[in-house]
Amino acid sequence: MDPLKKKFAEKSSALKTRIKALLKEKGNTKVDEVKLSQVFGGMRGVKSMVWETSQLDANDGIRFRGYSIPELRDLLPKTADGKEPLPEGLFWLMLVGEIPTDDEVKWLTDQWINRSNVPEHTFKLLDSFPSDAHPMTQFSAAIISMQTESCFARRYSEGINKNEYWDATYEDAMNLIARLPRIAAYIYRRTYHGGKHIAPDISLDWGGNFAHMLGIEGDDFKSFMRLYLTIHADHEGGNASAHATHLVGSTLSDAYFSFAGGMNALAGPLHGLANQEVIKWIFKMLDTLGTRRPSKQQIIDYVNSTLAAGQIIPGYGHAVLRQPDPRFTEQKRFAKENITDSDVVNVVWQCFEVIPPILQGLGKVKNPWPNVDAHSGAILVNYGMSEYSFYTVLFGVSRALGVLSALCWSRAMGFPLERPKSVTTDWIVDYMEKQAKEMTA
Ligand code: HAX
Repeated sequence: MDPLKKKFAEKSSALKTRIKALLKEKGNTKVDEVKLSQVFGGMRGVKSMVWETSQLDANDGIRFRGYSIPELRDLLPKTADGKEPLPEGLFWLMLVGEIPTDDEVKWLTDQWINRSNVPEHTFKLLDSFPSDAHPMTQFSAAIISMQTESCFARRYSEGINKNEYWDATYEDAMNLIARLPRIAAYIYRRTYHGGKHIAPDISLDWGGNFAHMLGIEGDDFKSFMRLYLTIHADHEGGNASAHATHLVGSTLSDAYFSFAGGMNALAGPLHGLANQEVIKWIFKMLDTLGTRRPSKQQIIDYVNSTLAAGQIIPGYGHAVLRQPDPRFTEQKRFAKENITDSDVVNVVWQCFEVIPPILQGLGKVKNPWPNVDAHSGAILVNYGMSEYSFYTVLFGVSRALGVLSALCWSRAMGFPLERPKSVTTDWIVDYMEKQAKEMTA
């Protein structure tokens, strides 16, 4: 058994025993109550699933196994000359709850290189798409096409013991993560660079090699990719891409089906597609205003015109956060340290000053602050990647780390098929009438 799998087996077996005892002793304890506004309101805040890899606090933001993003930047292994954490290290941390050593991360990098072979039929499928097919359409289809390789599906059909579900899921997760940079880079190069593909450089780490295959050279871009792939990886379990992956996985669909489900959720403009919408909105604003360096007042007027047209301001607001997203702040830190005088980055910073008070003034937006998607596009544009329709694929490659490590945990814990109860509006009205009668009786 490989060292990571062995660690996972030990840790997950211990947690399974702990959960069993907890449920036996305190299974009837209430941890939440559901209000009618939550039933109609997208289940905001309802505590109804377990997710070990990360936890989100409305004010502090995301913590991966208890560590904030700045802490991870200090603690996770880096390349010899790099300042940003290696995403391999975060995967290790999320999977087994320990900060890995440099050697452990090197082992994981090598594993993913060894497992990165993409089946030929996936490339053929991608080549059959029109070049203007949205990159997320291509990405989702490519993931599903690789389901033919699923270890879980094969072993299930052969008759796998329930206690080994996690083992087959681990194999699928590792193989899938290893292949994603190759697939994403293939989509990018065929869609925007005439199909001139770039062979992997197996001397590089997972994120560095991805940057190389995208065709954007330079150490700064590689550094940014490592940071990007780290900070987008997980955002607890309730967000749409994580929850969709979890839901599909709960039916014992394998990791390929589950992750494709998550990516289809990520492709929505209220979720991961917001990163493309932000830069599209900024480009449109600059075109409309006829300048690359708008004044604050010009931005304020443009924001108000967007809202007056009944549209949302992409990159602002959040279902859980009530402060600027630490992932936004981290990208701002990176841009300040590495980028000098980029018009688009400057516009993002001006937006950060002017948009929150406007959204606050609407009186209904619960979080007027920028989220992760408000910043990433401007940095990518700075490095020459202005094809914004591709941005959500980058997010998806990173998100695999969180949702697939969490899927391993779900299978190891033996979590059951997810199946909440739905009701009709008539049922709710009847229920409330009965409650009112009982109160007055
Ligand atoms: N611009 C304009 N209006 C906004 C807004 C924004 N950025 N954010 C929220 N609102 C509006 C909502 O549309 C809603 O209006 P109605 O009552 O008229 O329907 C009202 O304010 C209350 O919404 P909320 O409770 O504050 O926010 P939700 O929890 O319902 O939604 C969203 C959270 C992120 C979907 C929302 O803030 C939004 O649409 N933001 C813009 C899109 C975006 O950036 N999405 C990415 C989020 C982060 C992420 O998942 N990244 O992948």
